Amino acid sequence: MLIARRRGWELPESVVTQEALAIGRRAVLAGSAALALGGPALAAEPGGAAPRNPKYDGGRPLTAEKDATTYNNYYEFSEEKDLWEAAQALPQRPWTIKLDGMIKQPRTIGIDDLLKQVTLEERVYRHRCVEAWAMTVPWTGFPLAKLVALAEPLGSAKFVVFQTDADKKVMPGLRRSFYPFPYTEAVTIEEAGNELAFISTGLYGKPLPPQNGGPIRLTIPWKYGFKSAKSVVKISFTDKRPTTFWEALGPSEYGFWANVNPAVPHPRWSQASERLLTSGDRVPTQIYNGYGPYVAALYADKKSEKLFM
Ligand SMILES: Nc1nc2c(c(=O)[nH]1)N[C@H]1C(S)=C(S)[C@@H](COP(=O)(O)O)O[C@H]1N2
Ligand SMILES: [Mo]
Repeated sequence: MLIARRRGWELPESVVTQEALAIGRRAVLAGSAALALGGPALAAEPGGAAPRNPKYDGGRPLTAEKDATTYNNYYEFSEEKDLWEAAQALPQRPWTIKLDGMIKQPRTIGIDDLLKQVTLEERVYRHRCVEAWAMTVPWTGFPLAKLVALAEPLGSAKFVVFQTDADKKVMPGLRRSFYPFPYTEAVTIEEAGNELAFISTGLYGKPLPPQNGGPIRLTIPWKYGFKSAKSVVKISFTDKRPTTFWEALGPSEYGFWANVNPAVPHPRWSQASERLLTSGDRVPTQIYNGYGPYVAALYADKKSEKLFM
């Protein structure tokens, strides 16, 4: 299942950034040309390019864009990793997100409307899949805390629940009734307020590709990748901890908290190290994926919970 793709080279960050700038510029030119001709705007959807926030630099070389965008987990499309072509069928506009549950005013918001209300930035984060592969990629987006603030949750709300689109017309994986689709993941209100919790709308300075969860996904870098629900269509606020997708599927293997910890093995494999996409290198896994200084305090009063599965 895990194929090492050794390239012997790494795309330096500067090259990625140059390319992103060039693409951004080209998109603007294409868009204005199309407008001048009265045709459809060819400009890339908004949400892709934004200034990098140097505070979050990933701490290791960037994964090649090609690897991050062609080696994916997205069970609605396939159980295999090579689903990126199939995922192109997922329409990215129009795209709406329903905000409901324990909030001041339940409503539906269009993604472009939402994008107008936030300030986009780019952050390089490490990503650790529970299967023990890992990557380091530049996400464009905005803090999840900003989205929570826009939603105006009631004081009684304790969890934020993210639901992925379930479009039978384009997602062949939905026919496998064995899985509890729609894909649902959740974090606590406190976790959602942590500065690392992020909503991504772009990757490598471009609009987030559908295979990576375009046009909008959750990105929680201190937890196993499965927490970061893709292609979000609904965000609900509740006072009851929901049963999440992987927990429903295999409660003995996957839990609610899903914090990365090399010392707690998956029942079927070790979590001590991870394989980096692009270089193929095996490196030690760090507790909270190396983000402990930011997040450990969230769990100080939860020692009796299964925090690491
Ligand atoms: N809707 C949905 N979200 C999902 C998944 C999925 O199968 N469906 N897989 C998860 C897992 S296991 C991982 S590791 C990441 C992978 O994100 P990437 O393909 O952008 O690297 O997406 C997560 N989000
Ligand atoms: Mo994963």
